[in-house]
Formats: sequence, C-alpha cells, structure tokens
Amino acid sequence: MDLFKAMAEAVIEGDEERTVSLAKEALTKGVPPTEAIEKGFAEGMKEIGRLFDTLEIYLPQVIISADAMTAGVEVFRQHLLGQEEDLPKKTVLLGTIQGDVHDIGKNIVKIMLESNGFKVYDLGRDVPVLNFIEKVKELHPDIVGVSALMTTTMVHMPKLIEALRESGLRANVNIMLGGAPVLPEWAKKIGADGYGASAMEAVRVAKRLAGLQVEEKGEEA
Ligand code: B12
Repeated sequence: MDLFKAMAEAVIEGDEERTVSLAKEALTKGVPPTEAIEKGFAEGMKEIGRLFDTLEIYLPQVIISADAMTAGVEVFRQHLLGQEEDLPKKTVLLGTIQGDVHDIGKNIVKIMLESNGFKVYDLGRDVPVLNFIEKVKELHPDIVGVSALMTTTMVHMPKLIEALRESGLRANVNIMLGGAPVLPEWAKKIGADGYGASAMEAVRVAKRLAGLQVEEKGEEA
C-alpha cells in the first residue's frame, strides 16, 4: 500500500503504534516530514472530520484518532529537533486561543515553522488572551500565531489584537491567524497581518511577515 494512504488509514483507525512506525518509515525513506504530514496524517484527520460531521463516528473515536495523529507527528518533531541550529532564527509565539482545546493543526504549523528555521515558543492550547500578552512582553517574538477551531472561540482573536494595542505592543509584533473557521477576509477585518489556510501557507506567511524572502502566493490577510 502507498505510504501516504497507509498513514491516513492509521489515523482513521486510531492506531497509534502504526502512526509511529509509519512516521519512522517515512523518515527512513527520506520523505520530507512536511509532505508526509500533509499528504498522509492530515488526510486521515480530514476524513475523521467528515465522519464526525455526518455522525458516522462519535467523539471518543475522534479523540483516539487525534491521539494517534499526535503520536505520529511527534516522531517528526523529535527528528527535526536536532537540525535547528544552523537555520535563521526569527521567532513565533504560537498558541490555540482561549476556550479551545483543538491543537492538532497548531502542532503541525509548529513543526512546519521549526523545520523552516523559525524558533517557536508554543504556549499550548486554551491560552488566555492575558497569557499571550505576558509572553509577548517577555519574549518579544517577531510573530504571534494564533489558532482557533471553533466559531465560539475565534471571537477571542479580536480581543487579543485589541489587548496588544492597549498594551502598546501591537506595533512591534506581527499577528498571523489560522484554523478552520477563520477566513482571510475576517482576519484582515479584525486587523491581523496575515492568515494561513494550511501549515504550508503558515510558513509562507510567516516568512513574509518576518521579512525573509518568499514568493507571494495563496490567500493572505
Ligand atoms: C479532532 C477534533 C477534536 C478533538 C481535538 C483533539 C486535539 N488535540 O486537537 C477533540 C475530540 C478533543 C475535540 C473536542 C471538541 N470539539 Co472538535 N473537532 C475535531 C475535528 C474532527 C478535527 C479538527 C482537526 O484536528 N483537524 C485537522 C487539522 C490538521 O486541521 P486544522 O486544525 O484545520 O489545522 C490546519 C489549518 O487550519 C491551519 N492552521 C491551524 N491553526 C493555525 C494557526 C495559524 C497561525 C495558521 C497560519 C494556520 C493554522 O494549518 C493546519 C494544518 O494544515 C473537527 C472537525 C473538522 N471538520 O475540522 C471538530 C470540530 C472543530 N470540533 C467541534 C466541537 C464542537 C468540539 C467540542 C465542543 C465537542 C463537543 N461537541 O463536545 C469539543 C471542544 C472542546 C473545546 N473546548 O475546545 C466543532 C466546532 C464547531 C464550531 N462551532 O465551530 C468541529 C468543527 C466539529 C463539528 N462539525 O461540529 N474535537
């Protein structure tokens, strides 16, 4: 069976042992982690999303698949850890917004950014607006990347931008938004500097915002 298809199926089946072994196989075969994640694991998660939407599966199955995907993605992350030193160091403060525990997409964005030379400070998920502000003050990142997967939590994104403005921090930091319900028009409207529909786009947008050379493509705020 095709490796990417096997990776997608391992996520759909929630088979953590298999996602881990397939990630290792991809590395052995020299498949770029970004490609393996997007064409393999992420395709499986997309199908899980569809099955969940049509009520063909329920939350426990989604959790099992999410855990399997996270375990597989972690293999790539560990692999990329040692390769960071000689890459340029622009910094991204990344997190999933307050009230939202969805972090699979955010974790993929993190891996893609790290493998493209960014230093990522990961605040995790369900990150209160205030924590973002405190960390911007402490770490002075080039970019703040925020993820939201629910319409009920994306409302905190404009609050974050406003809070950065009120704290006098807005002018010195770029804001990049993403996550399934976020649209480029909306990101622009609330005053973000960039939007990415996928982890690949996140890298492209981050490079543009950080002043690194990049071709202009895709939807951006
Ligand atoms: C997996 C999942 C879960 C898992 C999350 C596990 C985890 N560790 O993340 C679990 C089971 C815990 C879960 C819980 C819930 N979930 Co849920 N979940 C999903 C599901 C099926 C897939 C999401 C996912 O991981 N996609 C795969 C990743 C790879 O894609 P992605 O996140 O979009 O990320 C990509 C891009 O968006 C982009 N990106 C992401 N972040 C960023 C950030 C930046 C800066 C940039 C540039 C780009 C970027 O790059 C990523 C990679 O390409 C979706 C359904 C769907 N169709 O999306 C529902 C979904 C998001 N969940 C939903 C709901 C309602 C819930 C619950 C409330 C469940 C409930 N009914 O009890 C709880 C929420 C709890 C909470 N407070 O957050 C709804 C949200 C509806 C809404 N109102 O918007 C959805 C849409 C399902 C549905 N149709 O009802 N969920």
